[in-house]
Amino acid sequence: LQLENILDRAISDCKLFLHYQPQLDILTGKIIGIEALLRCQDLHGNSLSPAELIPIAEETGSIVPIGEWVIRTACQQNKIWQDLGLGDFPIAVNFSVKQLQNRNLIETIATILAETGLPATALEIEITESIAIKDLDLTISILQSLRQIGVKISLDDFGTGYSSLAALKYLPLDRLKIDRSFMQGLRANSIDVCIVRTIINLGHELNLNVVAEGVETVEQFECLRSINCDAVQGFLFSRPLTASELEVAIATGS
Ligand code: G
Ligand code: G
Ligand code: MN
Ligand code: NA
Repeated sequence: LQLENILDRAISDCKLFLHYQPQLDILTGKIIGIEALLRCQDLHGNSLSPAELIPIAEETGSIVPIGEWVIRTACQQNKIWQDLGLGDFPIAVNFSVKQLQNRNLIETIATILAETGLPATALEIEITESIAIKDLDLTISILQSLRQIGVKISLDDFGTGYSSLAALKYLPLDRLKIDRSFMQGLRANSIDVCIVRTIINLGHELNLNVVAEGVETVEQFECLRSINCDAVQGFLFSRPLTASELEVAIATGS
């Protein structure tokens, strides 16, 4: 209950902000995308994790306005980056199930894109397989509508749900993000490398771009490169940064 209050105030006091984490092409190191991650501070400046915040916001329904704020802020930011000439990459936003079920979603996104002037192809939506499979027919039709206007769809945390392969079979997708739990044991001849290699090959057969998330060590990175993963994201390259920190990192090539 207390957290709910904090949340309501956080929204009205604009204590929500976004951090941004780059996804890099595994061969060139160029940025191929940036994931926007919600951050929240209470009135005392204490951070609340989205892992605590989102389930409550889902229960109270405030995930819909919060999610809309996230999409708008991410699109505004990416438009600024495009105009600065920083690159032409999509900005990825995480979605929860309530947002996908919201009837106004397509219209909301179209309006935000029109208002911010960001091309639809520069927006990506990350869904998880558990979200996706909940109301499959509805999810498919919503994702199809989004893709028709050019929005990219990415399947997040791949491999951890109960319906990973069904999600691949039914959903219109552009990108697959391999869950970070598979990175821990990633070395030659490990079970993890066997699983990850197979996911990468499967993704490629389905014409999907495959991103490994949670890459923390050089060993993991080199292993991913040797098994033809397309892109990487993780603390090894960059933790999630504020917009201005990210601009500095890009400018200095670090
Ligand atoms: O950034 P961090 O590891 O703290 O994120 C924790 C979880 O919160 C992750 O599963 C991430 O996908 C989720 N998350 C982060 N930002 C958002 C957001 O804007 N909307 C939703 N629905 N989930 C988010
Ligand atoms: O569920 P999702 O994949 O959207 O969660 C993304 C979360 O993972 C972000 O909140 C981010 O803070 C976290 N994250 C990003 N890179 C790394 C990493 O290299 N290691 C770990 N442990 N977490 C990471
Ligand atoms: Mn994600
Ligand atoms: Na993930």
